[in-house]
Amino acid sequence: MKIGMLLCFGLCAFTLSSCSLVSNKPNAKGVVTQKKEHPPNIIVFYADDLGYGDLSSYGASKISTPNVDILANSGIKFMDSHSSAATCTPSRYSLLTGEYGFRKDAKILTGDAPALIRADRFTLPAVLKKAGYKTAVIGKWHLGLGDGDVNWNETISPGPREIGFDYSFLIPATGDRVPTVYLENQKVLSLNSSDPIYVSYENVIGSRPVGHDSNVPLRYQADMQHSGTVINGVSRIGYMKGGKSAEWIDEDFHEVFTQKAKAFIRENKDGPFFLYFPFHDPHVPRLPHPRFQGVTKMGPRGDAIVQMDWMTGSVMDEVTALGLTEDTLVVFTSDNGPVLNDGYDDEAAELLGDHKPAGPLRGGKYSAFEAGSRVPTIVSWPGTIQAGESNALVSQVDFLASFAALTGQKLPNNVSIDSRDMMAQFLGLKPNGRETLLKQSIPAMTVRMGNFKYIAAVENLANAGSFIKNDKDIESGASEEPQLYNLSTDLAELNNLAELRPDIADEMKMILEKIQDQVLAER
Ligand code: NG6
Ligand code: CA
Repeated sequence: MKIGMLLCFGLCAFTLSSCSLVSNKPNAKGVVTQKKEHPPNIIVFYADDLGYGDLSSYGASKISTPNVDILANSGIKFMDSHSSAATCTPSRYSLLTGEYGFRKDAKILTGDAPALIRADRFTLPAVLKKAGYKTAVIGKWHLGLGDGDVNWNETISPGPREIGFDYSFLIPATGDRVPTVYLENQKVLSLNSSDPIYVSYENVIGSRPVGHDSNVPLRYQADMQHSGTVINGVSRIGYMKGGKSAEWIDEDFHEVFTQKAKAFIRENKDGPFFLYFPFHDPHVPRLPHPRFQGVTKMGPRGDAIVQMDWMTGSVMDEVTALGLTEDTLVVFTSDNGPVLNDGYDDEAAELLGDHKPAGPLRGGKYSAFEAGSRVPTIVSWPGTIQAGESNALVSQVDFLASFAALTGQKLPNNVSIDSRDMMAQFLGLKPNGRETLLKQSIPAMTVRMGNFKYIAAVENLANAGSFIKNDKDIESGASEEPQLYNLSTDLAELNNLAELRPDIADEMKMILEKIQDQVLAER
């Protein structure tokens, strides 16, 4: 009864909001949306460390991504769309909460970190659940689990369920962090109670080999940070004991996640459903399945991208087979920009040839330059969206307010405060996007204002910390001087205008400082 009422509310509101969105565009197929019995299913494919130049639909010629390209060719390809940070955890935080990660000091988390998003937060899955959606997250989590001091042998809470996901199937953090086990509905899968599992990020525990023992054979040489417990021939960050029967096999990720995603879609084909599908690829360690090994000439990184493309296609085949193509809005994007050597020597740099993971952009993962956060972003909804390209400035932080609007919901005051309703932009109906946008990188903050880009000065840079030690090709973009670029004439951020246009630099500095002051006042 209650669900029925919510659905009815969603349906009526959905029809109204769709009408108003398409009313001035006769060929935007408003008729089709009105025929639907519920708002569209939503699938968010979320690649990990995929760059602006890594897809064939975004100009790559040495990697072919035909399945993602089908989405790009049927939907809107965004050319100025951003993750909210140049690293994973804060970007995911923003996607799910509609709030910039730096407000909560969100940083890359260890594999045993407590849940960053707590039950009292307003979240994207919760908003959609309220509109009658069945919700699932299948793939990489990396937003923390539990209350601290996690017991991996019990159901772990809080986690995805407490913030609105009906179903979860996860790798808890990253592929390179222990524990290397799957969690289904917040419980370690295939765990044998006689071999309990323990994790430490401080001390060596257990009897498995460790990477910093030079006698241990490894599939990839790793840096110190990645020289903890060896699982599947690869040393990880952190140490893990027990849980032998629960260990994942990295090469099987593509099948395991894809099958879970397809099963969720089948079970919820009557819709609406929301599937958040964060890939592991092409994050390190890159261990694509043998069927993808060698499909590119670029080694594991290129092959992992093709594997991710296959996963996308396989999930979309299920959508098609169930006749849900016109009932399903699909987003494809990435959590941050590209990186080659991120701790393991898998020859990503040596085998790159003339492929440009960041396309025409400067920087990469971690960086304040554009490549840190400007990522491929595609929104497809056949029958409703007309294929095209958009230069609107949009961010993943906007999906929450946009999908709330799509499902006819008004956000309460003071929640998801950084999220803007960009639904018209995501449907390709409005060319102009946000006026301003902030980005978190390590260690600099940046601001966009139209085509201007400001990178705040970092005091005492030598002590400010950096994560990009391994990839000599990535520049952090941070400097002790302020930087200002005009991206409309200088996309590669080569010509610092801060001294020439102090008026613009100061205005942008103030936008940043206003929010930073607010954050400090709330702490
Ligand atoms: C860094 C790791 C890197 C990667 C990253 C998280 C080192 C030196 N580097 O700390 O390998 O795991 O964290 O990537 O340890 S992200 O895409 O999830 O943000
Ligand atoms: Ca990432």
